[in-house]
Amino acid sequence: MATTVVPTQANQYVRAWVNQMVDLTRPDKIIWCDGSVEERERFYEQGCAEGIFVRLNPRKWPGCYYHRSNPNDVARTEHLTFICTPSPDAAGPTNNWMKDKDAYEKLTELFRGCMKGRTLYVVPFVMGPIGSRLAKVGVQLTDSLYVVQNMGIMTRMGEVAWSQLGQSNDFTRCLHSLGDLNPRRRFICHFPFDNTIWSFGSGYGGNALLGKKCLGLRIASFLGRQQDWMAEHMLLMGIENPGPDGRSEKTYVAAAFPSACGKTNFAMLVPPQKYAQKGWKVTTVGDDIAWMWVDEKSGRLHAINPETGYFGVVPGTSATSNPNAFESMKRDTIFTNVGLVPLEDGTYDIWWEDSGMPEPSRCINWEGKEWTPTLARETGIKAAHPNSRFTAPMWNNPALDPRVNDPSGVPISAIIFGGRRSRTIPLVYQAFNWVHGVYIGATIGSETTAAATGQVGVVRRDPMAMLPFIGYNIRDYLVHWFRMRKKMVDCPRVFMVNWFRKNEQGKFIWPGFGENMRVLKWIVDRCHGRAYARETVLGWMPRAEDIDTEGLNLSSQDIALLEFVDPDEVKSEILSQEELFLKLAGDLPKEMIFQRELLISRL
Ligand code: GTP
Ligand code: SPV
Ligand code: MN
Repeated sequence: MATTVVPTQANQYVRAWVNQMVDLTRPDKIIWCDGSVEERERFYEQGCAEGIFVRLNPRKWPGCYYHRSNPNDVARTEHLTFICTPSPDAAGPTNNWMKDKDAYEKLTELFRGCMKGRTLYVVPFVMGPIGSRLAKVGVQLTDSLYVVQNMGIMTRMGEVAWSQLGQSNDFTRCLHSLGDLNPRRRFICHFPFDNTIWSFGSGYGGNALLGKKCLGLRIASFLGRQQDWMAEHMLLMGIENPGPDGRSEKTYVAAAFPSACGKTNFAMLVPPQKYAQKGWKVTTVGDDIAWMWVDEKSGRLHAINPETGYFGVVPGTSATSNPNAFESMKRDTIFTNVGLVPLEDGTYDIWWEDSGMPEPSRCINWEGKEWTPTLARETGIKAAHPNSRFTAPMWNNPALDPRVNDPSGVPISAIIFGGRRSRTIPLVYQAFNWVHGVYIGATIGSETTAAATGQVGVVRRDPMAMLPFIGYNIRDYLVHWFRMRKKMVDCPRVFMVNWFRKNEQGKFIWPGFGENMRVLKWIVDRCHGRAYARETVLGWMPRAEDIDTEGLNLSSQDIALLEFVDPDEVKSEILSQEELFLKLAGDLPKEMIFQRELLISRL
């Protein structure tokens, strides 16, 4: 078997485990990745030769590549995702469970010899700023060059991981194979007690880039509960503005919205001109995952972004809707499942719906089929899949926060929850206190999206936007959230937002995107004890005059509807929470029951 030189820094535990997995999977060749620029170039060249990547026109898209995944493999598959533990109680009622022993047995048979004729890449990576107390090392073994290149963008990949690991055995063992991409032989299995992930049969996103949802949320949330920290599906952003004394003020907030509900867009918000002129500026720390702990010195919640890239939703992303994302993806980016446009000079361009780029006369769509504007009109065929993605290095983001690499993280003043709700939930309200805030987060309802396979547009409960990502029993997860309060001297204020309320014509009422700055300003002002609010059944809400709507094309009716709370709808909302409460049954933390009763009594 051919192998590249084993790096001297890779310790005995890593070597022993790699040998074991090589014996199981039987690759023809082993490549230990070093994470260098030369290596990345070499891999792209090889990937283009093998048909995994298409190089895009280097003048228009320098360093950018196109990839199309198998049409049956275009989103996370939650029904094929398992938490594997000795007993089902450790996984809890919201996770699919397999007995760990059975899962190892089943997947061992799938992995046995699965890399014959293929190359196994050893991908060492660090999650989190180097030197941070929460920085974690993972090693992913994979037979997908596409995965390697994505991991190179999304994590601190390469030799840096060996030095971070030193002689320790404390790393996440991530085994991945494309297998034959048959959904019936697709399993994404987590073994939290062994710090191990085995993923078979998918090459896409959260199923295959094991640093992201598998390690970054499922394994990390499990570890966080044991070690007193939190791993959350949250963006992190900084807001800079002139303070009341004229000096610049900086506030950091974290926000949890379910998949494809606006985290990347909010994290990269560009303030409308009149705010920018007054000195308001937003910077991005992270767009998907936050790891948080209570800082001993300040008693405040601090957060890091464990990733180094954005794996963002493409459709709808344009120079107007999200200029910072658009700028980030202009170079060194991988585009997955968008439309591929052959140009006359033999090079390639790309296109997607609502990109703001001129519509091509034809392209090859995400399924590899011919697409033309006429076909699109007649058949509804899309150029880009609704869950098509860009993988861009965060270093490209013009609004990157200067503290993204800070090992001590950023202090969090507010936690914002949100969901995609066409009815019921108003534009913004604030929790009365932490416990109430945890209840609000735990009962988020959101309409399902294309980020996971399954029906789109049905409201489901998605506690803390973490339903598919909690790596252990949700009962213990909620208790962990309630208990965090006791560890903090000064705890973040908690808010709920909804950008997606619709009017009778089925149109979004709120303009969203950059205009969300107006809501964010109220939130920041509330954190600093400046803005006014009135008490309602749901929580503290701004009066109409407390949110700046000047210059927006909103009627007074629209504005009233944005913040309207219909007691009957709130009653149905409480009833629909029953689904989650019943799942938890006798395990429901008592604070949840008290909070619901308080809400009912306020009604
Ligand atoms: P994941 O990467 O799946 O976790 O998604 P995300 O939460 O980062 O969502 P993202 O920012 O990529 O947005 C998802 C979709 O919501 C895109 O189609 C956006 O155009 C749309 N969207 C984002 N923000 C807003 C908003 O303020 N208003 C409206 N109407 N749509 C928005
Ligand atoms: C999500 O679905 O929340 C994502 C995309 O961020 S994936 O990496 O596929 O999980
Ligand atoms: Mn996400």
